[in-house]
Amino acid sequence: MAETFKSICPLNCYDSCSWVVTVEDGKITKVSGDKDSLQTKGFLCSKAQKQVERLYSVDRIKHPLKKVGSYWQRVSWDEAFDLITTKLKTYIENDGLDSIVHIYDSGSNGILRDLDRRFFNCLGGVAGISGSLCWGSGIAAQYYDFGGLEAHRWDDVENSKTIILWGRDPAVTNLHLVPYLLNAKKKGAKIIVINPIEVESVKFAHQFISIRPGTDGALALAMAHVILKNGWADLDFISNYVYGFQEFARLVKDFTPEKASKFTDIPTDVIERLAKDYAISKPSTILVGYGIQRYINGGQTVRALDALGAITGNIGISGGGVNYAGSNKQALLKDISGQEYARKTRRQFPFPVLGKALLTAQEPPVKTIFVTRSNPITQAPNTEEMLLAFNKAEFKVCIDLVLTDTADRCDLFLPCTTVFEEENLVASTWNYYLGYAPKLIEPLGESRSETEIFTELAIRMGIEERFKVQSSRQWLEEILVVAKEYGITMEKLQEGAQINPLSPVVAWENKNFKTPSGKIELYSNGAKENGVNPLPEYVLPKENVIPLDIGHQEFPFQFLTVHPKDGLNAQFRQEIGQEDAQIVPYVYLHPQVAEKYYVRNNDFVIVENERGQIKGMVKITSKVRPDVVKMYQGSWIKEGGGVNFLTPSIIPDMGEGTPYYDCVCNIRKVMID
Ligand SMILES: Nc1nc2c(c(=O)[nH]1)N[C@H]1C(S)=C(S)[C@@H](COP(=O)(O)OP(=O)(O)OC[C@H]3O[C@@H](n4cnc5c(=O)[nH]c(N)nc54)[C@H](O)[C@@H]3O)O[C@H]1N2
Ligand SMILES: Nc1nc2c(c(=O)[nH]1)N[C@H]1C(S)=C(S)[C@@H](COP(=O)(O)OP(=O)(O)OC[C@H]3O[C@@H](n4cnc5c(=O)[nH]c(N)nc54)[C@H](O)[C@@H]3O)O[C@H]1N2
Ligand SMILES: [Mo]
Repeated sequence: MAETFKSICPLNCYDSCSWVVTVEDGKITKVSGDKDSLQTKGFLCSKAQKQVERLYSVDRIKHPLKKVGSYWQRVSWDEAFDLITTKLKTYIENDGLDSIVHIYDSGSNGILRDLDRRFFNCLGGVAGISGSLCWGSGIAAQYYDFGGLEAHRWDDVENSKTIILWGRDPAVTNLHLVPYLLNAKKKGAKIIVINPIEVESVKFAHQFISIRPGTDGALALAMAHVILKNGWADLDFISNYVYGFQEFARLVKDFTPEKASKFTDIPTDVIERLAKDYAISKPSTILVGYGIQRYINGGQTVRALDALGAITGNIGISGGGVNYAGSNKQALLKDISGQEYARKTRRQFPFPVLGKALLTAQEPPVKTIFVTRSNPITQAPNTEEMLLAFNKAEFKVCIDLVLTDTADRCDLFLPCTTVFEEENLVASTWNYYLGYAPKLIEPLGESRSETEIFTELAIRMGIEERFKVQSSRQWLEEILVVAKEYGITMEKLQEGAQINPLSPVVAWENKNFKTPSGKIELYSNGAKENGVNPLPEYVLPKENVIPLDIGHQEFPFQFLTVHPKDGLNAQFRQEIGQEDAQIVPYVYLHPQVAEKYYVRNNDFVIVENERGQIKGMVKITSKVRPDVVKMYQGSWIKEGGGVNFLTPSIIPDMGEGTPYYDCVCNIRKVMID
């Protein structure tokens, strides 16, 4: 008999959809969008659906595996736990906690997944990771400017008159925002897309502005120039709530549209009109994507966008905002990561240079790598360095659902459960919903929840008192202690996802900025103290195709490796299916480029630079600029993919974000394969 249950999608995506799961005879047969959810509105994206396929996929590994020579061998959980505890104890004793590194990322938004961090913190704090593969630079920028992260609720976009999708493509990465954008459009809002690629969201926009990659900071400064020159700034707002306006005004005084046009490749009249729309046709909102901060200048780029909001008084008003991130889930949910048990000073490896940092670490060198909910071999930059680092470490463990490129390079694989096989809470970092995911079926095979895995490891390592031995339900009750004061109980959550009462409707509505001056800081002393330019001055990306810069001839294309529509990062490769040629990575080229290099659709090319190369099949499209080569990130190395062989390991201006797109390349036709 078929039964349905309310639950929530655990993927690391803006949307965190409420879904209804159909269970028939102990088997999950379907997930569909929850019609009662205001945000999910009864529809799901394709990658959400693929989670049912992945659950039952033949590729799913359902028992622990140990590497013997170059083969995997099935082992019992007991043997796996014994091996881990023996190794951890030996390395801690001989080499110290800094010889062990825990790499985790965003494989699941399930709150109990943080028990992996708790385990390693309770050990006393092993080496960790600083910064982010995802959004670090932009976060640091908003901290400098506003003192924290706040974003408007999605439906508030319907109060905007001008909406800029700045380096963001909700039609691909944030599908459930689109209905709100369409409503805003119906109400008369103008939607503008700024992107080097004519992305899917352009279909419902009024204007598409094609920008040369890595030059958004220059565009924003020129817009500020136009706004100030024409007297379109909101002087009242500035005098009450902005710090460092004079210094900022001096910075943009010479940043004319003519100057910006040389960097951005956008005509001056387009820049002037954009500035006018943004400043005059208020309220205006900027929905900032993460693409614009994947450059070495990424933090200052986001700061320049923040400044536009500040000088036009578009901050703290309904329909306004420079929306980057912010769900305020930390305020609602108790932190169970056990940070209080970790040493105060311990080794941190910055994510943007992870491979190099792991490889060169001395005293002690890295002996053990423990990977949970991530696939860093495929997803971290500079694959060659990552491979060397993994080769060098003596003992590596991976917890995942399938054998990824990372799992393949480990000594032990532990199979975890999916969202359907254990109970959990799911909170997105990008929206304001908190949802409950019940356990709907028994774990398949021998797979175990990470709650069980880390509890067992804690017992065997003798740290069970710190770690706490309790059931998932007890953990969830503990996590909800604050939430319960606001009426968000387990019972309430079982009725459907709930809105976090501590997340604002309008960001910074009370103008209570958490900066040292209490104002929006266009000039940041905090940045200066950290050795960062206190003003959002425009600097070139390290690698770029700007004709004003020298040295771009050898590698004439910016290599943009953006997020795929049908997968999430490197997940769901198998479910995309062999028949779908996306299993062969596509290389998207402008027709002029195809002509110049004598390539046709479906020809193969090598995309290469000083760091590495990748082979892919040509798809000719006028949607990419002639100075851009586009590929989707996420293809697996073992399938012949792996775009990160080309991407650089460099530290950006702030926040230790990862400048994946600060990367140039050339192409070469494969004549005979
Ligand atoms: N379907 C799907 N959804 C996802 C994900 C996924 O993999 N697939 N991933 C999730 C995750 S982890 C994240 S972080 C978010 C990312 O969500 P987004 O920020 O929307 O996506 P990105 O692909 O990182 O880059 C955004 C856009 O930036 C553009 N871009 C690149 N360089 C520049 C530039 O110099 N200037 C401007 N103006 N634009 C530029 C790219 O063309 C791309 O359209 O999406 C989440 N949602
Ligand atoms: N070139 C390039 N590279 C990029 C980006 C880019 O734009 N361009 N984007 C970057 C961004 S924004 C991000 S966020 C990172 C993402 O980097 P990762 O988080 O490493 O990428 P995923 O492919 O999502 O890997 C997550 C893994 O977790 C597993 N998993 C799923 N659920 C669970 C679970 O419950 N428990 C455990 N233990 N594992 C689970 C999945 O099977 C998957 O293998 O990639 C970055 N890499
Ligand atoms: Mo991300």
